Amino acid sequence: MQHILSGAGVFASARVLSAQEMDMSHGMKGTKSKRKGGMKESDHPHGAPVLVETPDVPDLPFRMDGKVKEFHLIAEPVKQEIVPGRVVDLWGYNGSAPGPTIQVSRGDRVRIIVDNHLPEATSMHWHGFEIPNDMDGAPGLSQDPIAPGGRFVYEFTLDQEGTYFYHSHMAMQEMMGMIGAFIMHPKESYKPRVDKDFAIVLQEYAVLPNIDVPNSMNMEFNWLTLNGKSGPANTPLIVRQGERVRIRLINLGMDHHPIHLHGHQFVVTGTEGGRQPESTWGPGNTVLVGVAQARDVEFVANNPGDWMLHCHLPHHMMNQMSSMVGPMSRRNGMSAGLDMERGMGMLRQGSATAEENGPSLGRGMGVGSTSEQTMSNSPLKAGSPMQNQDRSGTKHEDMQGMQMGKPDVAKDANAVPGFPQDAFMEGPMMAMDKMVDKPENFGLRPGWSGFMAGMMTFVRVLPQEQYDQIIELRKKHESNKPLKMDMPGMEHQHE
Ligand SMILES: [Cu+2]
Repeated sequence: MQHILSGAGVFASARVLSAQEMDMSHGMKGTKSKRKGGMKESDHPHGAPVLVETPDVPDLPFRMDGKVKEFHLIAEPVKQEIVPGRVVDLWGYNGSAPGPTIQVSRGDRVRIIVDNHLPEATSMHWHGFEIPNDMDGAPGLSQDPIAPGGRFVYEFTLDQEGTYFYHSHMAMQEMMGMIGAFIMHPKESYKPRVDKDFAIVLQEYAVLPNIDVPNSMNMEFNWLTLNGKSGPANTPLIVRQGERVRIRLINLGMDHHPIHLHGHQFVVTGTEGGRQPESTWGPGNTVLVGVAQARDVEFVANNPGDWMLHCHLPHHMMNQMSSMVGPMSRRNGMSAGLDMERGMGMLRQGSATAEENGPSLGRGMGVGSTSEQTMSNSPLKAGSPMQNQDRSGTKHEDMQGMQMGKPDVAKDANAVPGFPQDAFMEGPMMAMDKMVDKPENFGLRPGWSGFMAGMMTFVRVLPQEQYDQIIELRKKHESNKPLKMDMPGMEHQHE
């Protein structure tokens, strides 16, 4: 509860600030600036940059202390619902993993108060920042780690622009979620100017059976997230047909992610080091975002429709991966040569991080087979016992949402070596349209959610009429959400 209370405090101060800044700023929520009503084109020859939107992640509010922009970050445990019903114990900032997005403008003097509400020491590193060494947040080297209950105040002037990020510089804490986007805007927008600007943080977790805490020592991962959500729980990117769009991708995990966009070619316009000269831009539709890297891509959304945006590693397009495919699932069960625990070095009792045991060194996820009992998911069919059960096998009649339609399977499917692969993992059985219903998903094809999993979201390139419809729905929906941040000299995305 602590994070909710502290978050409310920060929001309250931001709200007061927004009122004070009304004359400096150009519009509050409800009177959101539009191209005609806000800052005029003549004020900025290139136009003011638009604020970055981080779907499913809040912005970090700030208050002005004289000429200093002051932010307040709280490192703390976070309960993060990565898909409906799957709540994972992560560590993050201000109630979110990834932490809230920070946005500043080039030349800003910035103060960031970091409070440590974790049970162990942490550090805060500003990735790629050209700042004095004693502000770098390298534990041991440039400062003492921030003790549990402790605070460290960072302050620096930022003479940079681009997609940066902040993260704990303790390696295991990084694998618990401790990162957030830090956007440094140019004073005037780049040419060509973008109409929509999005940030997406790529993360991965290994959540072993019977526990909600990721095993940060694992080398393989079964939950892949974009902004703390796995498909189909992500909020899609909503753009108007013809708009120029920037997507800023940030990766902090153990894997590199080739992020692929359907239906369009893009150019890579920036890295974690800032803007790239236009002479380096070449067309592509997949960008490899390596660990500790950021990549900005830009494209003109001229092709209407719903277009997938996803990591192209096949295992990164799945949720809760386990050994439930292949021959095992089409016979009446089969024994593994070794039980999973011994085979993989996993523990026989408790969880990998239980009190009575040390951590497992198991490399594989290996979920689902033991030598003691044969294991099978066959015959799986619509209405099978899997329906409406939680992980303990308890039935929940009130657990609405999973559609559990019949998978499309040939009569002789079991005679085909390799079957099944996706038959019980994708499609009607996995569809949960209602569970992930939100304004941004309005009008999608029924059953769409059954094919979205892992590090996968989509860009909706919408003709004016459909676009307006979704923005209307979103406004109604947002009326009971916290206020959006305003920033002097910045524009909200045009609606
Ligand atoms: Cu990936």
